[in-house]
Amino acid sequence: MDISTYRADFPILQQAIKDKPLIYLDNAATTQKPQVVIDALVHYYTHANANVHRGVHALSERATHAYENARTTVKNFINAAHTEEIVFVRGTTEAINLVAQSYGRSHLQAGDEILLTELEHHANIVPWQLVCEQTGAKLRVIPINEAGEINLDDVIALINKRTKLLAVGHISNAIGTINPVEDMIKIAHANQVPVLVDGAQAAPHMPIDVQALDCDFYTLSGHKVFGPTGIGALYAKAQWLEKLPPYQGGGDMISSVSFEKSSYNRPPFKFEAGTPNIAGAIGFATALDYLTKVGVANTQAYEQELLAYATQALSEIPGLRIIGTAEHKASIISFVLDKIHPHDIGTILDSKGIAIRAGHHCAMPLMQHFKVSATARASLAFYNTRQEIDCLIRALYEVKEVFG
Ligand code: C6P
Repeated sequence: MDISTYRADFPILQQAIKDKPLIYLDNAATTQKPQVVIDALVHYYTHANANVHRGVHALSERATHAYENARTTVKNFINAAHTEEIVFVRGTTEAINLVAQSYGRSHLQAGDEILLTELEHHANIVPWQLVCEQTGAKLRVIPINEAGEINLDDVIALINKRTKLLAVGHISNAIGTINPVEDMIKIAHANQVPVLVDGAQAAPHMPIDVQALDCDFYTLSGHKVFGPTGIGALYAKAQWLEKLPPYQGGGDMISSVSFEKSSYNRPPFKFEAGTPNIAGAIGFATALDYLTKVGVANTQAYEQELLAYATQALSEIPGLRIIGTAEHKASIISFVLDKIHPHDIGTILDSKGIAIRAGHHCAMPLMQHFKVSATARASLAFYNTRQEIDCLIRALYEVKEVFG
């Protein structure tokens, strides 16, 4: 891949931070936006801004057309069977809350179980805890080994007649493990258990095919795939969207309303109450088109090379311990260094123009597993380079010097 041409697509990467060229290694938190996405937002507000599905005027038709085209782009990106299987939401957090409330409240009873893994982001834990409080259901947790991997035997052992859903992250945001979701879905389905896959971290790093996976639900966050914040998508198999009750009530999700009773619109509109993030959806689709043009298989191969290079270089730093050494990993590397607090590492790196994340990465149970309260995390995108990794390594040696 010719990275320099792609880097030129991202205006934010051209700037200096603290008088140093910006090295952005916080892509798991959010990715940067190519000019085409910024242009799409400006173009929408300059030429097409109106509410969707409501007006008879030209602008409303233009906005509706662009918004519904965006839905088709998302459908194609993840190879869903039908455009109606794509619900626009604020992001993965809202997508999981939607399923937890809609599926959970209609399908869970006291004593039922939701199966998660120890790797989950809080967004795939807390919504289930909320619905457990409402229904009397319980969480069961699939453990991980010291590398941060799931053992399929544990999945088989933990699924039982009370299991009503398996909710699993495709890729761990905190340590990069790629979970064997295909196998987990097969095991779950053999036991008539539906599966939700949190795809927030997978979509930017690997091709997604929801039909091949055969998952029941899949979630995406636009801002993690080079799109705007505040937009994402929930994929759900058509039969689920048909039978599940709405998550929120309001305009656009109804077909008729009276004070006695309301009836609901067809999916996906049944799950999109109120004015949606129209510009966000258009920007999201533009980002997916951009990524498709670059080629997800290309970015995946390049990122794997970068991951191997960075892992090797980091492992050579005395006192540095990588947290999460799974055989199948995406380009997310968490580490601790001597007894230096990750926030101090992050602050010193920032003074050199290097952006990483330090903290628990919204995965506190996972931190507890590894007996750390926080890690430093470098998360790479296809616009990162070996030279940037070299700068990170040099800067980490300087961090060590500061702390003697
Ligand atoms: N992880 C990170 O720095 P939202 O915020 O709704 O777009 O996505 C939530 C979410 C859910 N699942 C996974 C696996 C995630 O990584 C995230 C977001 C960011 O790792 C912010 S905490």
